[in-house]
Amino acid sequence: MYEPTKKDKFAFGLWTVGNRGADPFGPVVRPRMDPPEIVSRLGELGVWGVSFHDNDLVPLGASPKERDAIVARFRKALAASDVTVSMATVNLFSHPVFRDGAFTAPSFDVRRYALQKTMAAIDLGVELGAKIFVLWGGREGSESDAGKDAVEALKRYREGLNFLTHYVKDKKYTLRFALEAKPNEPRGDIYLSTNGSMLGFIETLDHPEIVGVNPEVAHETMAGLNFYHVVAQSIEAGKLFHIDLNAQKIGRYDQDLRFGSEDFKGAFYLVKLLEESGYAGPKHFDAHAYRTEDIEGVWQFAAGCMRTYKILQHKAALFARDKEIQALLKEQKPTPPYSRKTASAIAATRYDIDRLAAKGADYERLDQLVTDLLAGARGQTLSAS
Ligand code: GCO
Ligand code: MN
Ligand code: MN
Repeated sequence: MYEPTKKDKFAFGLWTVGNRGADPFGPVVRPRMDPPEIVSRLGELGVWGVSFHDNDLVPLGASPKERDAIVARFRKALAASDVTVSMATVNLFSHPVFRDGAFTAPSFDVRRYALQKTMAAIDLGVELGAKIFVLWGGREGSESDAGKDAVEALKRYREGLNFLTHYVKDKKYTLRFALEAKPNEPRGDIYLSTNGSMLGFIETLDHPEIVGVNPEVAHETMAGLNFYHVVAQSIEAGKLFHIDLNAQKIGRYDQDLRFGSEDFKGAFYLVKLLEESGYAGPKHFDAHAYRTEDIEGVWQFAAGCMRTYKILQHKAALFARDKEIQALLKEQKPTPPYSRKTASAIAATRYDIDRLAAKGADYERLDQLVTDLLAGARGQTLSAS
């Protein structure tokens, strides 16, 4: 019942299950896995998609011949395991050349190199069937604002993104971009620090119709925000092109924990929203196993992300069929659109605001019912109420 199916569109990045456990205080603890090996293990777990940064697959500096051989081997592994490429992205953060940004770097040459690298990563992704290209500007930011004018940096950022959307259109690719925000780490502060900032920025681009967002649980939680609200706004704006699922304790560094392992109730509302909104994009786990784990722990981690999602998917169905819960939900009529007549009618109505104010919302009862449901103390079958 909690087994993943291809219809669930679960996906993992090569760098997620491939994470070797290094952190700023200690080295790697797990051996390197080859991309085709990762794909084959993902296929066995019932995963639908895999994503990668250009250099997760093709090492920086590989010759065109080496690149093509790697791509051919990878393509074979995908076919053998029935795994699809759900998304491609570009690494604009590891090499020291990007230490003061890529598209926002003060250096004209660094910015042009970032475009060159991204165009090649786009070509690679498209060649392997990706329909979504994520851009996460990890180094687009500052420690000291003495050195860079943030207004100028945003202009450079826009020029870079515009250039890339024109490139994709010119190449007649059907690729769409998903911009991923993060408030800090690795930079002291990262520009366009939240998903909401990205949504605003997108509307200033030349081709906003092919640019959406890739919100991540951990990143918005780091900023102290309600991720369910963040995703709701993205859906309502028609901009949820991709999503990075993981878990995060508030007030910490970017933990990228197993999905649902923190804030279980928040994860429930998120799954409920994704399921009920008809979101049809990849459900991408951008997370990694604890540093304590060996390779077997990594596969436990991956299976756990999907299992928790499926459990919460079932809980959302139970919520929808729970008579007591449903009776407590209030119907919301839309506000009437403006007309002079409606405005006068509203202005002339006498509202008994004391009566309106007197009634409680009954959310304590409702929230406890949800708590019971999630804790398994209530209705475990679809017919239960
Ligand atoms: C992070 C980010 C990255 C991006 C990835 C795709 O905090 O490290 O979430 O994992 O999602 O680079 O662009
Ligand atoms: Mn993250
Ligand atoms: Mn991410």
